Amino acid sequence: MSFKAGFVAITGKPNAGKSTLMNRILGKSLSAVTPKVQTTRHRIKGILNSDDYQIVFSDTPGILEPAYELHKKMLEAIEQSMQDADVILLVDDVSSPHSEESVFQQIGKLSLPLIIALNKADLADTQKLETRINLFKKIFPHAELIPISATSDFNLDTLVKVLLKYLPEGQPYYSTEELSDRNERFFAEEIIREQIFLNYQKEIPYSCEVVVDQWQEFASLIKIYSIIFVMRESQKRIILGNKGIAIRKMATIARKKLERFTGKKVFLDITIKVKEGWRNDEKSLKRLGYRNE
Ligand SMILES: Nc1nc2c(ncn2[C@@H]2O[C@H](COP(=O)(O)OP(=O)(O)OP(=O)(O)O)[C@@H](O)[C@H]2O)c(=O)[nH]1
Ligand SMILES: [Mg+2]
Repeated sequence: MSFKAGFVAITGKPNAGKSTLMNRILGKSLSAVTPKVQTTRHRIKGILNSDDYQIVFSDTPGILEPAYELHKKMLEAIEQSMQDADVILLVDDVSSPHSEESVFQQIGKLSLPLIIALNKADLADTQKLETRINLFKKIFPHAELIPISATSDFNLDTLVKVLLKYLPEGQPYYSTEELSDRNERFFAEEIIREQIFLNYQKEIPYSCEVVVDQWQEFASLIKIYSIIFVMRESQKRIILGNKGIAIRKMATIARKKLERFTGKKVFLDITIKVKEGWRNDEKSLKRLGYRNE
């Protein structure tokens, strides 16, 4: 077999399990995963290397109706990822009620091969799964449908084999040691943001953005100075919690995850700053890293 290389755009509704799937296929937690919707905000490339192929996955934000400028940036990330793709991988959560969304219309218009991963098969009985398969067969008669479970590693090897069928022959796009197009700072920001999603409720995770301001690396230690931007003073108080207990708890978990990710001891400093309306301000978003890649 000659070498195959290509781009797979992962898309689907929020919370379908797109990031979980990419992490599981790569065997590394690159993308933030939480039970909350709209966890992923940026496009993140994950590279799967083998002797015979290189698959470049693009994990993207869940498709949503834009309410803020931030959402528009998130949608741009999805569009960009589709434009570059050789194959579209639509991830569907079979355990959630099916709804016809603009997602499907958009995908239907593309003339790319479409693979539909019917995810969370561990939560659906055979009948539910069959109903869903029949439904998708009607909407996308040419798509390949594969029931999977990202968290139980069910059928993921089959999915990779099917993806390979549709990838072109060619040379690798990235060095075969690379796992992603993003740097360690970016992943540090994502690890901290993931912990905000997991440790705080309601609007808090959606009002926060994380920036790594300084990164100082020594032989066995990394000092990471980060800033959490919130939109209001009251949110800063919530993040801190009574006597700083909440932020200490969150920071400890984030630090441990950062240590696992980098393989070094980590000193993590977090400053909280109020930046009113960052979510709706083009300039702030640009400074926070929302630009076309
Ligand atoms: N039971 C079950 N849960 C899953 C499976 N795949 C993902 N999940 C869970 O679904 C939730 C959402 O997963 P994510 O990977 O963050 O979903 P996403 O599609 O990337 O979400 P956004 O980034 O918000 O668009 C998490 O709590 C996952 O643990 C699966 O196969 N089975
Ligand atoms: Mg995600």
